[in-house]
Amino acid sequence: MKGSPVTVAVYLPSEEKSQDWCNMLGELLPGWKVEPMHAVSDPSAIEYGVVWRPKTGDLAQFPKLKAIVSIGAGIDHVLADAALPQDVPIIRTVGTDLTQRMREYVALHVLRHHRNMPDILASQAKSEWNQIVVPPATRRKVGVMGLGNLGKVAAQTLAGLGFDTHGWARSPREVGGVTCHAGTEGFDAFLEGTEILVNLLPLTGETRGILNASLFNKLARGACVINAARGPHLVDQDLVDALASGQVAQATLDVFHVEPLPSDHPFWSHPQITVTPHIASMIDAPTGGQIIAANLRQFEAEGSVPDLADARRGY
Ligand code: NDP
Ligand code: OXD
Repeated sequence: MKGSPVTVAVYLPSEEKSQDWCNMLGELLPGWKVEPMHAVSDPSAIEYGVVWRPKTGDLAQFPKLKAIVSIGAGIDHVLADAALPQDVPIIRTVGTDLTQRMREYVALHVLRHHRNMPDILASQAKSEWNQIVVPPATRRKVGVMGLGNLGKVAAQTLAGLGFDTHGWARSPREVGGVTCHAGTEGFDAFLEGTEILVNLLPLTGETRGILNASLFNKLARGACVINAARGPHLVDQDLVDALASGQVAQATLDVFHVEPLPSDHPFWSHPQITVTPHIASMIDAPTGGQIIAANLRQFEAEGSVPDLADARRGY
């Protein structure tokens, strides 16, 4: 006799998207029962939650939960649930697709700042022939905060372009072509003289608000800051002040305290800020679905997967 199907509840903030993901995962997991979280028929049967920004208490209603899947690399949106069931493993969604997209985004925006495109475009708007000469990348110190899946590949990409590339992580790391720094003791040496800073840290108690006035003051004067990790890493007013004083010349922001960024937010029209709508490395649903289905199958068969996050560490 066939046993009861493995059951999965899916939540994304839009009901339409939840349904799309259910349909897709249902096709990729034949024989499994995949339901949108808002329409679960029997909460006591749910074994897996697949979520992006779940609401507080959503996951606590499932007593038999074996694992939670984050539809994304970050797990901060899962840990933000104050009623999150403790000790349920959290699976990250990572892969070469995500790292490739992030390295493209980082290369694009670092090169754009390096070659001073905002000023070139401002000159073009005034029909001005303004031959801005910048040093070669080899004489430009760039820093990548976080040397995990994304930060490591981003740093390697920048090193490959010839930049004097530095990286910073919690523990000592070795990345070819990159000068690595670690922990609070390595922080100041990492920042000193950095002209373009890229944030790819996870959002944790230790990293919240790390992009603040004290950090900006340690960078080279006129530095550029790229935040592609999480909005709450940045103290917004400190950035606005640093841009006004010239300590920071330009910023590219992909992530914000509130998303979507409200239409009246001053960042939209700030002349020194480039806003992108959390697309640095947004996984497309078909690719994400394949990765998640494979992880669910492996977890169901073996009780673990390589892409487990550490909830206590926060990433
Ligand atoms: P990983 O978990 O693979 O890597 C995290 C890195 O940050 C590690 O190198 C870790 O150090 C380091 N780190 C963590 N805490 C500290 C700390 N307190 N001090 C110094 N270093 C620290 O993460 P990913 O690379 O996969 O992703 C990073 C973040 O990027 C995600 O958490 C998410 O928020 C964001 N993201 C944004 C996307 C976008 O489209 N904008 C898309 C995907 C992710 P160690 O190596 O020592 O553990
Ligand atoms: C992620 C993201 O965490 O897209 O994957 O932000």
